[in-house]
Amino acid sequence: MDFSHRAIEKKWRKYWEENNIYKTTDTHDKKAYILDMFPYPSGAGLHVGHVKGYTATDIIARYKRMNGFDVLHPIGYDAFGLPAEQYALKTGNDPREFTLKNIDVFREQLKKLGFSYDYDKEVTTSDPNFYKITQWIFEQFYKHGLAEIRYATVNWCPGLGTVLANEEVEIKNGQMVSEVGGFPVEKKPMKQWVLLITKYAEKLLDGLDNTQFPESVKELQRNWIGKSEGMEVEFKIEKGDDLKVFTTRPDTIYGVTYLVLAPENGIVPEITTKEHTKEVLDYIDATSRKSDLERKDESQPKTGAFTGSYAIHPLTGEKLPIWISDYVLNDYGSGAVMGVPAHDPRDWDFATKFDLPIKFVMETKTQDKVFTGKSKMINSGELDGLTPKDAMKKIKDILVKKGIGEPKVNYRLRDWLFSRQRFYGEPFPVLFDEQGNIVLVPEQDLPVKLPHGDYIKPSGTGESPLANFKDWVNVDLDGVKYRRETNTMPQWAASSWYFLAYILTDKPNQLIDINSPEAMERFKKWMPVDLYVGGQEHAVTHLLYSRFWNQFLFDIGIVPYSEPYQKLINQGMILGPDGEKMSKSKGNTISPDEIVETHGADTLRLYEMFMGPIDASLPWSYEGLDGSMKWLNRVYRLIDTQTFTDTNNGHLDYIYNEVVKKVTSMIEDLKFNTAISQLMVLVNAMYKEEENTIYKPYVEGLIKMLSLFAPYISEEMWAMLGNKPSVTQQQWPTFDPTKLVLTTTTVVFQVNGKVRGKAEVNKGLSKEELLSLAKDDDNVKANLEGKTIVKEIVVPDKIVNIVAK
Ligand code: ANZ
Repeated sequence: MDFSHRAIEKKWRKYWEENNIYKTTDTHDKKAYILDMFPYPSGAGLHVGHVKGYTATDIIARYKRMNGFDVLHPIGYDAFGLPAEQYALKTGNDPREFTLKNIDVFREQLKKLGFSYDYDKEVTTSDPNFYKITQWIFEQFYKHGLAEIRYATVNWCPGLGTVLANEEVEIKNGQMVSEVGGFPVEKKPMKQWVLLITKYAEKLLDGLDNTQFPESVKELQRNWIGKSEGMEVEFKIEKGDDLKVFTTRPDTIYGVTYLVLAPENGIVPEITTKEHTKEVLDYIDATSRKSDLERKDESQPKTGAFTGSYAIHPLTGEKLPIWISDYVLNDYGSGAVMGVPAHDPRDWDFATKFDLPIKFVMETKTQDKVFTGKSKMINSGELDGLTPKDAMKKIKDILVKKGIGEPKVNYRLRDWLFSRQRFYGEPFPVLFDEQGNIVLVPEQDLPVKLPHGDYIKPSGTGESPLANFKDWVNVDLDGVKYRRETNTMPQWAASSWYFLAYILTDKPNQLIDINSPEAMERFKKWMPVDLYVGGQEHAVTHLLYSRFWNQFLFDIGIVPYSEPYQKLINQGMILGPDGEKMSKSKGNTISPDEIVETHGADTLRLYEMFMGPIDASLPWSYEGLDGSMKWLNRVYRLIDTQTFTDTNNGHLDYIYNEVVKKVTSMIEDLKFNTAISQLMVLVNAMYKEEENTIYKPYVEGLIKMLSLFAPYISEEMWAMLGNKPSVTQQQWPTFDPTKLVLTTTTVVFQVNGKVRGKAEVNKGLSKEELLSLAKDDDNVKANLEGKTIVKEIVVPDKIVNIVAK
């Protein structure tokens, strides 16, 4: 009989819940913190892509429990965010109610899938108990000088009525539009909170060395931080103050033929001459409509305008025209570049476009294209004849001695724009007095809760919807009048520390004080996260932001470790059967609910793990899904139709011990697909045995291993063997290394080099024994008939070759 997944799943889910089987324990000296990237509880429910990552962590959590670890394996919800707010605006509902409803759906889906989370540790980032601590951490940033208000040029989206992060903006047909909704986006200077993440640039780089992230993820982090070592060099301007440029190639200084500034550079108005004013202003205006992405795109034709002013080359005294161009970014280095067209491709394009002189300072075969390689220095005064390396050293000394230049490190990383003009986010714990001074809301008055009411529409002026709640905005403290900050925090805020929140939680959304000795004890027990699994799309921003928050909390003595995550894995995507990314518009999505209904949670889990390596993106296949179900039935039938013995006939000794050994190391290496193949090998071997002769402990070992992947059916089979639940609380099977030595071997018999027979023999037989076995073989005998043996060659344990004429 086949197994009935609906009945089995219902029965064992009830058992696990009633008996608190997955409650976090604190009774062992080994711990494992196994973390998933928590979901955004959208109206669409859980996706089969979620199931992949969540099954992977579930397997490890179960494996660690069976190996005597205390395991922390929690889940929660990243519950603030724009989609809920948009939905609320459209329908007139409160985003809070909508979100809580979605969470109920998600939780039910997760439970159905048999994930062994400790649901008592659930957190919801939009719960005031949770965001009380988000606000508290913000206050610490402010107190430590790492949060401030700045005028920043932001991506303003009138359609959504909010500022967007660069990650939330796309380019479509040369226009900046919002990722959500596709509304036009423009650049606009606005008063904004920023977190000074750039102060942590070096720590964020160094910390990577203490993690086991995939090399590709480390590289993404390093590139995002973008450390660049060079020099700041000063150029005198004929009329005006000195101008600093940042260069990584001071060795090319004799090749400078012009300077070029970012159009927004503050000195542009000052140095632009009357005749060039209109052209320059028009150019600045055109630049303001371009995104940084477009400006960095090197395939775009170069544009620019001449300011009419000149600088003086600090070594040659030559006059250098000063231009502006959008390929120079204002917020990098000093927003000014020394143009070396012969050796920099962007400068080459610019100089050829505007007919500026090109001067080669390194030997090249031809001078009709840019040379970015390395060769002997020429046209460079005291540097002539040197290698670029020596030239670099010498010019640095010269520039420093003359007081013209100094070493400088730049980072591509920008400070983190931390305010949004939205309703549905964490309110800032900030008040402004009548003079506009910043006052933090006293700690004992946290959280500052979101108000209730139906004015959540954006005000349209760039002010947050919270400005509409007059009673909420105006505060009287001891007779002094204040106005609340009306912006809210970005969605990234809560996910920057949620991994700590689970540790503080004993009942859903009941958190102990993060700044307490008890909290520190718990962090010492559980941090850092041992395994973190989630999508590649979070390998840059979320990872960087959360590492920053944790490093900061470490620096102020709140957590005991600087790096939050030990090991990180990016799970691959599950594509549609058409091999395309699943999306509603393509109609190729697959709902886990439906699969759980038709095939069961065990089948879905097993299938997703068997598809291929965890980090590969692979297309969904219904055949594969059916195959997984068939195999589970095959295991089930074995247990259902046979009885097992307590005496070991030894037949399965080798294969069983080998499979346990391999599966164990494959689980450790997160090679789940090959681990499943090993279980299949073991089941095949069991089917080859005579019925009702299989050694029971081996069957039990099989089921324990299978329980990581298919917990429901394994629990059922465990009980069918007459055992008490729960299989998940058993010891992980061990293997006996002495059984891994193969005692028999296959010996091949040849006559004149041709194979005529073979035999399975005990290892280590003597030459004589092997020869006599060969000569006894019927086929060998037939081939020797009428011939004389001239030579006998024996390779022990392998070959007997008889040469005969
Ligand atoms: C002269 C030069 C010669 C340069 C040469 C490069 C090659 P990274 O590595 O990204 O730090 N640069 C400096 N500030 C800039 C800005 N605000 N916007 C655009 N480009 C800027 O690159 C540093 C190099 O990028 C600097 O070195 C400068 O050009 C340019 F053969 O100076 B270089």
